[in-house]
Amino acid sequence: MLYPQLTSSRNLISLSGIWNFKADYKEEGYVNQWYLKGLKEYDLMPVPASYNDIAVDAALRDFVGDVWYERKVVIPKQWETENVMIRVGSASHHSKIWVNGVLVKEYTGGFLPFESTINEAIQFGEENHIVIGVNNELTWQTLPPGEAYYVEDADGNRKKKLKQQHDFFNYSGIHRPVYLYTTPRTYMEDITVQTDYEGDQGIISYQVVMNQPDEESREAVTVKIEVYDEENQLVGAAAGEKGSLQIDRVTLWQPQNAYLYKFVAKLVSKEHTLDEYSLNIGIRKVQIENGQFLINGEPFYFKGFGKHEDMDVKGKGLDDAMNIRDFNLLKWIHANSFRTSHYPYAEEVLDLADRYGIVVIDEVPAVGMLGQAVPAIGELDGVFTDEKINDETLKEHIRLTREMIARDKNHPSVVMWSLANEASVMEPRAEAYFKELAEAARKMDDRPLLNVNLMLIEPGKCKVSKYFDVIGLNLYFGWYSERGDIDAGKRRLKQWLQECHEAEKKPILLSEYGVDTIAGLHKEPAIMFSEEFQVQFLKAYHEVFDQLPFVIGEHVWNFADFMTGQDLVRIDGNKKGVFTRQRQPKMAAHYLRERWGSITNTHSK
Ligand code: BDP
Repeated sequence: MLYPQLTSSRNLISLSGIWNFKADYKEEGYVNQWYLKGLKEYDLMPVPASYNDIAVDAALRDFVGDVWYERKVVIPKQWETENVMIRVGSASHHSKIWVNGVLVKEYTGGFLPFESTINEAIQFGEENHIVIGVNNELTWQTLPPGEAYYVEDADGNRKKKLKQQHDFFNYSGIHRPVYLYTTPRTYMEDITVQTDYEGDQGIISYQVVMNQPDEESREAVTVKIEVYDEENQLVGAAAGEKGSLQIDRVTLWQPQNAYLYKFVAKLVSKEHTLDEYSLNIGIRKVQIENGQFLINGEPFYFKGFGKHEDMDVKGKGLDDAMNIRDFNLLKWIHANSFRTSHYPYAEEVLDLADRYGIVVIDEVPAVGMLGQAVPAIGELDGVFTDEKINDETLKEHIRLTREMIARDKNHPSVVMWSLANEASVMEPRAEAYFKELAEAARKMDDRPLLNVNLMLIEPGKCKVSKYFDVIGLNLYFGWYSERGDIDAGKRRLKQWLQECHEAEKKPILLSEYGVDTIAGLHKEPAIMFSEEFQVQFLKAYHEVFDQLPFVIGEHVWNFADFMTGQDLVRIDGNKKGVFTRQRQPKMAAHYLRERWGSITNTHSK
């Protein structure tokens, strides 16, 4: 799905701003047809933003159920001849859009965009009534999985709660921008670009998909492609719906040294441009060879973080200021990569990664496929059962993987797809599940695949690693086990990594390791939760990684402190950030800056 764009053939209006809002505490919205009749006695709510921390109200912060957003908008008369679309960047987790009372779209999934044509429902040149209903419940058939249930409050009123296994707050609402945009009646629905190079010649293969035009209009149009370099010089051209072109003296997109070409696609009829769309593309190649992860033929060592889309007040709402701050910090600390733990991030974030030269591992929201809430300790209950993670869940998993790949395939920054974080992969039934999932993903795109395991999956016990290219390990020895004893944790770590590599013979990425650290708490000698402990823990882990050539990268958990559900082990959220939630450095940030500044992207050991 192409991101909305203002071009010579397309219009664009942002509906970000302040909407009317009402949480449906009494479950009366559907009965009273709020989608048709509108909201009475509403609050004001910004879009995009999570609603949870906006109000000063515990009931709204923890609300589980339907909330309603409403806005009126005049649609220009001049748009009458065009195809008019409404598009939501993401809303958590189940949404419906009504325009003038007509249901135009229903969508499940909290972290990917959805859109619909609305021509049949709108009045051109007049005010139109838009209502978006968002429900934040989860089931065993959604990603992430969860379970909503009812409790009674002191007055005997029923209210819903949510049981979840994943370790981040269930921020809810419209999290990414809402747009109205137009395309011509015959338009480009999708563009796929793949890149390669030989010597100093870049190779771009592309495919343009038009919306289903009839034979006649299809024959009447030609696709024309032009590629421009960063100086805006035309460096390549092609024609046809599908094809390839060469770029002489190519400048590659390199980690921490981005170079973007502009790929312009046009639908042309009798010398007249019907539709136009452009993409920023980077020319680069990703391979796995001899146990190494290669970007442009060079072994790449991942230095960076697992992150979250999370901040004060706005929760998971897109915020350009915070995002640029994050990329500035990534650059400052000499990180070269991050994982979009634990869901696909906003497209706007991937655009920044393309521009800053930050390598991305893109993750589907398959987190919490476990019989226990994080931190999971001891025996795990089975979840790959008929009632819990079943064929329906697999269908959703494949659908969301397809949608993520369709959305993000053209980003040069994205080098690998992560298909799950900490699933219960030692269960026999997980094997067939992940086999089917990985095979489906390989048909969609040729980037390598990652599966991320938790530390309760002992070396050799994972039933699914064989279907993946890289093994991600989330290890917390010296924290969740060997608590406070970094030396013992370090010994266990080394043994674990060696055994795991022996069993799987695949490259290993340390996709998570870290400790909760209260900013400003100093202890000498170091004890758990102090800034000194975080530094010593990271140092000890790095001493081990540096001895093991099959470790292809280190992603510290987490980039910044983030909000979680309330729990004994979560003091105002998860404090494993190297930066605070307000994006200021803890001591560990200075230590990492020194380490990552002194090892290259290749880090040959
Ligand atoms: C891992 C999870 C991550 C948690 C982290 C932790 O992948 O989401 O936040 O551990 O416990 O289990 O901090």
